[in-house]
Amino acid sequence: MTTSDQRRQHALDALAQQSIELPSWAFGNAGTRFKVFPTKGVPRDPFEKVSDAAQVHRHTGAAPRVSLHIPWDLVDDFGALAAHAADEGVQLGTINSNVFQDDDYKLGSLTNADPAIRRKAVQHHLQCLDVMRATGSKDLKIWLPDGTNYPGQDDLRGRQDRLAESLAEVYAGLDADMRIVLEYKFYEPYFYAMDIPDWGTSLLHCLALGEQAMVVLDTGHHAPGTNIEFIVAQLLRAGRLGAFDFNSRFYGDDDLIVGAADPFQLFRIMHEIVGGDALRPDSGVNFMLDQCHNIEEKIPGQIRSVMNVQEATAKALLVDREALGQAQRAGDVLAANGLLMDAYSTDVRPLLAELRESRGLPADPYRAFAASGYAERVAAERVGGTQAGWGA
Ligand code: PSV
Ligand code: MN
Repeated sequence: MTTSDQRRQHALDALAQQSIELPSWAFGNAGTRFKVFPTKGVPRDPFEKVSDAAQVHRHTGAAPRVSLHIPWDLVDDFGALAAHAADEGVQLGTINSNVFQDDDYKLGSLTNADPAIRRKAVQHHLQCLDVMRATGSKDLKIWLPDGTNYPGQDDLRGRQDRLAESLAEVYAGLDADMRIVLEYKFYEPYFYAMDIPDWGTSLLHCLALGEQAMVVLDTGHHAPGTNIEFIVAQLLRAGRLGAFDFNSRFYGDDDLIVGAADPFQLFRIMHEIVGGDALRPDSGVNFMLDQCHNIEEKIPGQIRSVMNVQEATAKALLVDREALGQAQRAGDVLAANGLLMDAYSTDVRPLLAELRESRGLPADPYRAFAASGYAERVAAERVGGTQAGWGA
């Protein structure tokens, strides 16, 4: 029997170890294809993006890594960027390739029928591996925009064969301690057939590649109504859940603040993570945000996102798993469901405030950042230059 005090202590211990990686692009201007609204003080280069990300870590103590997007975050000296990150108290994390903004890739990148274009796309990924050697990053995240718009436009099976070949070339370039994490998305920018539309396709490619290839689950990349926690459980069973891109959605790939649209779904996902023992820092699952802040302030938006993930995790850690297992084995449907809902209904904000204060952090990171004066300072300092935006 675990007591509620024991579960509380266990939750505090586990939460103290939790870390969430931030996307550099969350700190630049973003919008829709209709309008990008500029914000005062937005970074002009990757160094300033890293400084802003470090603010999130400074106030939450839970966001020690920053993920880069290549070529948006290209710099002459990645060693200098890594040193700057260290000075700011954070590290550079996952490197994201980008084959979605070059004219050559209109009909595909790693899947393109033209061998010269496939070669160019493979080369881009090999360059990303060089960036990783300079930054100390261990994960190469691949999301491909590849797909077709019309039945008959290209041979579906041939595209899979070319994809497998190209991925194998990239995989062969990995160092022993590096991984490919392969993301899927069911639609957009193409609407008939994406080449990696779902977790099954990603998993099949990962299994063919080898143990250093893992699936990335972006919470915004499924059809409405998809049971995402089931996918989490399946990938954990297979030992192939490499990373999350957290965000939330009402309709499409909305990239809104994680936990904003459906905090209960986030809790259910974290319940599977805790149940699969995948919260441990060495579990091999990298928890990352992939979001844009179109109308809200960006650093506070990231702070709120980290807090939302912490809250969902805390609730998942408070589930009385022993009692739940007993109710499940006894076939007591309502008791089992009630145990899950009890945990979900707990107000965990005091627990998280206690955790933060015990670690010398502000009880309310969101308010502490607002009071710090950082936003006003960078708005005054960052004049001139070109503000970073989604795509730069
Ligand atoms: C694609 O929609 C995606 O989720 C991939 O992770 C990209 O790298 C990212 O968005 C860019 O924001
Ligand atoms: Mn993503």
